[in-house]
Amino acid sequence: MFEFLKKIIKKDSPEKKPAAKKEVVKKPQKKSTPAPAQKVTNAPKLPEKKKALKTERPIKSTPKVIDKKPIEIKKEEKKSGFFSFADKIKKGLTKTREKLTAELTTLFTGKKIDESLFEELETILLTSDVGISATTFLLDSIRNSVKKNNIENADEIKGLLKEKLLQLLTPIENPLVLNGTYPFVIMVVGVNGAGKTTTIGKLTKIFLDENKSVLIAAGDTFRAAATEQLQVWGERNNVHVVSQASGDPSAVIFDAINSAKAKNIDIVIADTAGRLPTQKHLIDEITKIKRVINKCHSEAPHEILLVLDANTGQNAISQLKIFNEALGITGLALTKLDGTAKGGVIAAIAKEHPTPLRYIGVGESIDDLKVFNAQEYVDALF
Ligand SMILES: Nc1nc2c(ncn2[C@@H]2O[C@H](COP(=O)(O)OP(=O)(O)OP(=O)(O)O)[C@@H](O)[C@H]2O)c(=O)[nH]1
Ligand SMILES: [Mg+2]
Repeated sequence: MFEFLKKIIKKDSPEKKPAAKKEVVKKPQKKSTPAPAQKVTNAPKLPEKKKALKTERPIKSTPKVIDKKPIEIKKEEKKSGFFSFADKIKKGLTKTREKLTAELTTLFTGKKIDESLFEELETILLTSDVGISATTFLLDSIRNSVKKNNIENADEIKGLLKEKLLQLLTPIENPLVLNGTYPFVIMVVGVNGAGKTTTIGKLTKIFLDENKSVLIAAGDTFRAAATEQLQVWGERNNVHVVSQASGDPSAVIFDAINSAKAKNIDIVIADTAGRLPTQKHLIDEITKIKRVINKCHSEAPHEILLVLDANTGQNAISQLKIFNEALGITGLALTKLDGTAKGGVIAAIAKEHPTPLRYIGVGESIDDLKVFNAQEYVDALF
């Protein structure tokens, strides 16, 4: 409801640039610890010169700063504001829900609870990418409850499945909380095409809506047109994108962080080139980027966000393992849940490699990134 009101306020405002927003309705943060003292939340996006003098480190080279241009927000993006948070997730998970609903309805209607019913349920879960170990956990938990409560009606298994899934997913519901260190540096990593750059664009919007200032670092100096793609997202959000022609991602990100320090920017989000976890030299390169970021601030990067494409299914787990070994992944963004019927991969992550799932991507538009909430997710599935 608060989201709904917020969108209405935004729509009625003559000025649509995020920086101009005055009315901010804080989202209730379910499990977050009280936020530490933070800077004035409605600080201007471009601080005055006086503040800039406070910088601890001189900027090594002048970063290329993209001109701010107001951009027209697409009609469909405006309309999406009228969906509630939960509706958006429901809509995004349509494919997975339709598959599950159809299969579970057929499974439970007029059936008695026996071993063949559990076998069929196992197949449904495995084909939704829940993975072997999470499937085993869910089936064992359901079997125990059926026995303990003398359940005879197969219809009741659906409710049990929902309950056990929620139990499995709740521990990885762990939203990103800024720890009061500024600039807060987020390094975004993942395989090619996982949705890193798009997620950065959407994430920037989330932070701007919370009245934080953001600087984006174009750390993908490898792929042709990667910087331009990021600049489009920068323009959509009306934030600066720092890029360099040097070709060295570490240098670009280093300069961006120092520029953010000088300008009192709250958050730096660094894009990086897509890489396969099997490409050892590229994994070595990204560990170097992390070391260089760490030289800017002993706690940075504060968040190493691994972006996973939900379509990759069980392969997402092996990506998570290898990126985690190399970098120490602190959070996940699971993208493209709208494009797959295999939304069960979240359960596999929760069971096999529990890692805070910060965000889920449910579409390509700027408003299609949501803070992960286990209850909302389970409700959207059934
Ligand atoms: N449907 C859908 N598409 C998405 C989502 N997130 C990203 N995409 C699309 O996935 C494609 C790849 O996204 P990018 O953001 O370029 O991925 P990337 O990881 O930066 O790719 P590289 O830089 O090449 O490694 C684009 O077409 C995006 O629009 C999502 O949540 N849903
Ligand atoms: Mg990219």
